[in-house]
Amino acid sequence: MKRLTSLNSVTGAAQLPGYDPDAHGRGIVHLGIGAFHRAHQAMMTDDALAASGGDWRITGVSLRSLEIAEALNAQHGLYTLIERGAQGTRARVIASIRDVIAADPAATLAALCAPEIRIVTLTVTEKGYGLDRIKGGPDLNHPAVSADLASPNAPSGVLGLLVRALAQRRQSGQAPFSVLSCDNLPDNGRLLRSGVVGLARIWDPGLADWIETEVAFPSSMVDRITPATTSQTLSDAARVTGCTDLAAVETEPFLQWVIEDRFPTGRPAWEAGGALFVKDVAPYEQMKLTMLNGSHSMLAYAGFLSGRRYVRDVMEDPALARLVRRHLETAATLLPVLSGINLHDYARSLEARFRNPAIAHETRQIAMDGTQKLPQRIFKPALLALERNLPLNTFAFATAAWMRYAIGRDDNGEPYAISDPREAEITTALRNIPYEAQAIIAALNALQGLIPPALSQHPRWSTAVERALERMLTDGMIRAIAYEAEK
Ligand code: CS2
Repeated sequence: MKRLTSLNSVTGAAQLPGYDPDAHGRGIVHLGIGAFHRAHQAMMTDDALAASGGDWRITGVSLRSLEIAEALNAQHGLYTLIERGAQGTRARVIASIRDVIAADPAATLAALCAPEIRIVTLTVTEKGYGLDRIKGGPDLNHPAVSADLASPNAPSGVLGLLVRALAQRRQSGQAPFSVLSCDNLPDNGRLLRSGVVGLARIWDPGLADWIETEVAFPSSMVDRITPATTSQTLSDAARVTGCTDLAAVETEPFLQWVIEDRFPTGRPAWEAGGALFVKDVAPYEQMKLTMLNGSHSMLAYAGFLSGRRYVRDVMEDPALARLVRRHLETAATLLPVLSGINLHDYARSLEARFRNPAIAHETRQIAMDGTQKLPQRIFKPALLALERNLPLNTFAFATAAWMRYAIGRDDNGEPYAISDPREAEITTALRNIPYEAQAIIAALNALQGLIPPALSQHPRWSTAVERALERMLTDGMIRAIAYEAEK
């Protein structure tokens, strides 16, 4: 079968872009060209190009992996996006990506400095930025930040590249680009700005002042459940395009992108793809992080440790499904009112999305990077629940499940990788301590900057976490889930 190298080679049922890609120049550099970007922002940009044109094609940057860059470049950026819903499957070929830079910091810097680039978008995951999540600013201990501090003229980390590119643009009298974070971090624009300005301040205070006044860092909330590509994705893509496509992605039909409308250097008409432009993203972000991502993390740890491979399997288990519903209901009581959104309906739609029988989303994938995810998904809302004297139930249960997961062995004694940037620290903290709830909780509570002391030291919280973890350790995860669901 021939490779997907041009739109003319497509012979299957996949829908083709409604524009001629070669007629459009680029305007965006995207850092982190993984499956999520290809299922979300790149598709919205494709819709924007079809609806309103403009020079907004994307140069993608793969910060580490060569594989996806090679696959996309061999296909001139083209790939198949497969949407799998309970009612059926749809597929389209996306043409908004022009080319991809593979793990090449010098080439990335050059792209970031190109005058036609007006927006830099990012999906580098929570751990990829190198931000101090408690105080704001750069995390000087993050490997990429410390490497960039050691060689400021040849940065390779996200913050270093952005600062260096902005410095060069300023020096050559070019307008800066706007910087749009699309990761699941609270207040992602403001947080990223604090990291970029903070690093610039170390290198050149004049530059830091310039960034503060000249560069826009709009916040955004992104949502689309996108599992990792599998061989099934690739064979389905081959069927609908008649071509070999090594960069295909699959995703759910649902899509949401809420963006703070602050783009002094212009932007694509992303509303054509359904994006919602608002003044304040925070309530949307809070809703999604607390309800979708919070229950995702809870069900990922409990599901993984009770042998449920996929999210849809979790939802088939009545006890787990009940816990998910309870978590969503409790979370909803903590959120501000958002006009036009009924949180009860939102909760029901999340359950339906989690149940999607056509999506194989692994609990293991969501369980990764817990130390980066739980603060905004679980600990922050739990603190709010404590302050308001509301039930803590599933928040404490989710935390106990993460702690159980941090041990790195399931109830059958099978080891697994906990896949967390703080894995080494966690393993050291848990080494040579008694296998009992109190000791494990004390060791994990002591991880710097993770669980807020106002939470970990509150008696209502610590009792609830301890009881839940104790049950997981003595009775096993399946019985602990059944007990919790009966409560
Ligand atoms: C998930 C998210 O892996 C995870 O941590 O909770 O990737 C989730 O699927 C997306 O945020 C959905 O928009």
